[in-house]
Amino acid sequence: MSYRLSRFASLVLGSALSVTTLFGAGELDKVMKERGLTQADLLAAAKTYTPSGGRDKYIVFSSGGQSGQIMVYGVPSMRILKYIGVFTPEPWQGWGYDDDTKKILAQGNIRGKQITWGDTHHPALSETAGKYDGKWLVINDKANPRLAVIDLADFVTKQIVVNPVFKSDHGGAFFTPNSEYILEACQYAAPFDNNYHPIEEYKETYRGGVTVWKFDHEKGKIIPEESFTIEMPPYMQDLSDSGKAASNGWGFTNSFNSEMYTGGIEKGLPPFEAGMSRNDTDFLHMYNWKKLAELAKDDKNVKIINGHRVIPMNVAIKNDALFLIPEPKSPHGVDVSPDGKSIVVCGKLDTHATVYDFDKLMKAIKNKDYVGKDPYGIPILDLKKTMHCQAELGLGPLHNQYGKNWKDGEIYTSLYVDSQVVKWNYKTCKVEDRQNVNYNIGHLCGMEGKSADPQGDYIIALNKLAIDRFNEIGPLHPQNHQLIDIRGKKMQLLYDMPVPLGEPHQAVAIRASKLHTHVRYKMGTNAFTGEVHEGKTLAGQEKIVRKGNHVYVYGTVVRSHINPERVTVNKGDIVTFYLTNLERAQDETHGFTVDNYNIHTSLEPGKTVAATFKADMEGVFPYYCTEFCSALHLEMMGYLMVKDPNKKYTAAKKLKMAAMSPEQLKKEYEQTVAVNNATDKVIQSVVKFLKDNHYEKYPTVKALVVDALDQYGKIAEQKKKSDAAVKAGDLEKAILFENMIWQYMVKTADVGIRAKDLLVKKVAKPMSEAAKRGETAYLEGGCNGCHVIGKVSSGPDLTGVLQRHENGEQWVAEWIMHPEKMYENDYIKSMINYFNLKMPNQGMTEQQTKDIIEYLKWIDENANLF
Ligand code: RUQ
Ligand code: CUA
Repeated sequence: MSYRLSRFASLVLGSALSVTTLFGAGELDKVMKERGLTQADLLAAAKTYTPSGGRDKYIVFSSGGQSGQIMVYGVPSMRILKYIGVFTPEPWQGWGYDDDTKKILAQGNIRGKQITWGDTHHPALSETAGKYDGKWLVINDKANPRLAVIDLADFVTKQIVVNPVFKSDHGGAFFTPNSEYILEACQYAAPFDNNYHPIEEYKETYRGGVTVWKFDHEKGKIIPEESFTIEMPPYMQDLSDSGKAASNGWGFTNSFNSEMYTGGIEKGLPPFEAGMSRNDTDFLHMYNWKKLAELAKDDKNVKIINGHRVIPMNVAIKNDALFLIPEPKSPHGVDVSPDGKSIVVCGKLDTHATVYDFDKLMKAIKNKDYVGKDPYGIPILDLKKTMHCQAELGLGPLHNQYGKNWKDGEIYTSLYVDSQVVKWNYKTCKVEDRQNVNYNIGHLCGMEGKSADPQGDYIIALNKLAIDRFNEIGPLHPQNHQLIDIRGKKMQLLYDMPVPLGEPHQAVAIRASKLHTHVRYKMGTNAFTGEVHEGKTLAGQEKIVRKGNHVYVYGTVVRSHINPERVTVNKGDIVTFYLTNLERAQDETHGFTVDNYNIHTSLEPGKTVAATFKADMEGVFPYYCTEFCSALHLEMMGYLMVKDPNKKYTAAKKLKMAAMSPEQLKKEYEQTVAVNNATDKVIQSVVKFLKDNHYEKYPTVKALVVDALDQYGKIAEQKKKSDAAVKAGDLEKAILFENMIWQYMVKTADVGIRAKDLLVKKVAKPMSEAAKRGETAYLEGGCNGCHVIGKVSSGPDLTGVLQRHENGEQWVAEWIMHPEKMYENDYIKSMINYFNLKMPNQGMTEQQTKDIIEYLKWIDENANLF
C-alpha cells in the first residue's frame, strides 16, 4: 500500500484498518491521480459523500430568490430534494396549473393584480420555546410584500397573505418563540395608504414599520384580522429578529437610512448610496410586541389603514414600547443569542460587530437613560452604555449564526467584502478562526444556528458570486452554497453546491429527525385545505355531469388508466376535471394534462385535484398521465373531444377490416387464459415464499406486499366480467377483460418480486464486505444477463457451482478470468452445446474474481431463499 493510501486510511478511519480491505489495491491511488485529488479532498469527500439510499442528518430550507420558490436540500450531502412552489407557478407540482393551487396563488394578488413572480428572502421555521418544532415554514417576498406558509407535513404552500400597508418588505419572516406571531419588517419606506404623496413630503407621509402577524400554531394559519403594524420612521427597516427567553416579548429591527435621504441622481443630486451612508450610526429599533399586541386590540390605540390596524408611533412611545439604539454604519444582520441575552448587530460599512447586552438595554429603559430623541420623538438609548463589546471582524460583516458552544460565546459571522466566515466569541469579542469562501458571502446558515438550540456541525456559506467555481454556462452564473465543517478547531471547506434557481438570501436548517411528513393523503383529500375535496371520486363512482354549459368530469387515476377515457363536450363549454388518485402505494404519483389547454396537475397517492378550463378550441385533444408510473404509463391516456355544436359533421366512410373467425377468437381466448394461469402460479409461489418467511415482520416489505395484494384483489371483478362475456358469447370482450387481469397480475408480480428481493436481503445471512463487492462486480459485469440465481436460464444456475467441481474455488476463478482457455474441456464443450453460448471473458480483475466467489459462497449459504 502506498504512503498516500495509508495516510488516507488513518485520516479517514483513524485506525489501523487496512485500506486494501476497502478498495481494490491501487484503485484509489489511480483515481486520485487521474482526478488530481489531494488527501484533504478525500477527507472532505468522505465527510459529505452519501451512499445510495443514505440519508442526511439535516434538512435545509433555502430561499429560492427570484424564482419565488423554496429549495430543500440535505446536509452534509448537499443533494437537492425539492423545489417548493410558493409565490410563482411550478409546473411539476401543478402549482398554478390547476384550480386549487391557482386559488392559493390568487391569495397573493395585490390590489386585484395577479403577481407571477416573487423575490423570496428569509425562510423561518416555527418554534416551540424557541426551538424548531418542524411544523411550519414561512417565507417573505421582498418585491411584493407577502408572506407564505408552507406545511411541513407535505411540503406544500397552504397560505399567502399580502401586507396591507407596506410596499416592500425585507426583515421577515421571524417567529416569536412560541410561534404566537410572525414579525415582518418593511424595507423601502413608502406611504402606508395607496395614494400618491410627493417625495418632498417624505418625512411627513412616508413610513416604515413592522407588521406583527398573528399565527395559529395549531392550524398553521396567519390570521390577518388579529394582526397589526407598528408604525416606524421612514428609515429603511431591514433585518430583524425576535427576542427569546430573557428577551421574549421584544423584537429587534435595524435600519440603514436614518438620514432619510431621498435620492435624486437625475437632478444632479448625489445618489441614494451616498446620501444613505452619511451618518456614522443608524438605528436598531427595539419594540415590545407583546405589549403592543395588547394595545392593538383596543380601537382607540390604532388607526385603520387599508382595513388594517396600525399603531401610531406616538402610542408606542407613550407606552414605553418603542426605542432606538444607535448602531454602526448601515447595519444589516441582527441576531439574538439562544438565551436571548445578547443581540449581535453587524455594520456592513463598518469592520465591527456590536454585541448589545439585553439587561443593559432594559436598565437604560427603566432609568429613562436616553441620549435624546429622534425627530419623531422616539427615545434613543446610549450605544456605549448598552453595548457589551465590539469585535473587529473584517470588511463587510453581514449575518451571524450561533455554534453548539454558544454558551461559551461561539458565533460565526459572514464577511461580504472579505469573502470570509469568521469564527469569534461574542462574550470576549475575540476572533478565533477564518475561512475563505468563494465569493462574497451574504447569509450563512448554521444547523438550527439561530434557534434556542444550535447544533453546530456545519455552516453553509450562501455566496452571492461563484465566478470561477463551476463550468462556464454563460454570463449568468449559478449561486454557490459552500458547506463548511465546524466540528474541529479549524473550519474546513467541504463542498461547493451550485444553485441554479435564483439568489437564495437566507436558509434555515433543521434536524431531519424533527420532520414527520405524510407518505400519502387520506383518500380524496384537497391537499390545500386538508379537507375532503368536493371532487372526491372512488372507483366505480366515475361520471360525467353537465350543468348548463359546465361539464364536470368525476374521474379516477390508478395504474395504468384514467377513468373516463373519453370525454366529449361542446366548443365553449367550461370543463372541470376532478381526478382522484386511488393509489395507496408510496411514490405512485400520476400527473394529468389535457394537451394544448395549459393545465397540469400532480396527483400524489390519495389526492384529489380539480382543473377547470374553457374548451374554446374545437378538435381532438389527447389527455394523459405525465409521470412514468408503470410499464403501461404510455397507455394511461384518454381523449377530450370538442365538438362545435353549430357545425354539421359528415361521417367518414368505414374502412373494411378483416374480422377474426370464431375459431381464431376461441384460440386467442384460451391462450390468454393459459398465460394468466401460468402467471398466477408464479405469483402464488412468491406469495408462499413471503408468507413462509414472515414478511409481516418487516414494515418496508409489508408495505410492498399490501400494495401487491391490493392490485391482486382487483382481479376477481375482472374475471366475473370476462366470464359474463363468455356466457354472452362475446369472446372479443372476454379477451379484453382477460388482458386486464394480466395487467393486474403483472403489477402484482412487479411489486411482489420487489418485496421478495427485499425480504431475501432481510432474512439472509448478512453479506460480508467482499461478498457485497462481489455482487456489484457480478451485476456490473453483466453476469446476470445469462445467469439467474436459483434457475437455469440462458446459462446454468450458479447455486452450488463451487461444489460442482474439484477444487471448486480455483476452478471457478480460472473460468471467470480465462474462459477461452477452457473452451476445449469436454465438460465445457457439452455446456456450450447445450446453451448454445460461450462464457465470455468479462475482464474481471483478480480482486473482483475473489469477491465474486465470496458472493457465490453467500448464495450457497442462502440457497434455500432463491
Ligand atoms: S439579506 S445578504 Cu435579503 Cu437577508 Cu442579507
Ligand atoms: Cu400514471 Cu403515468
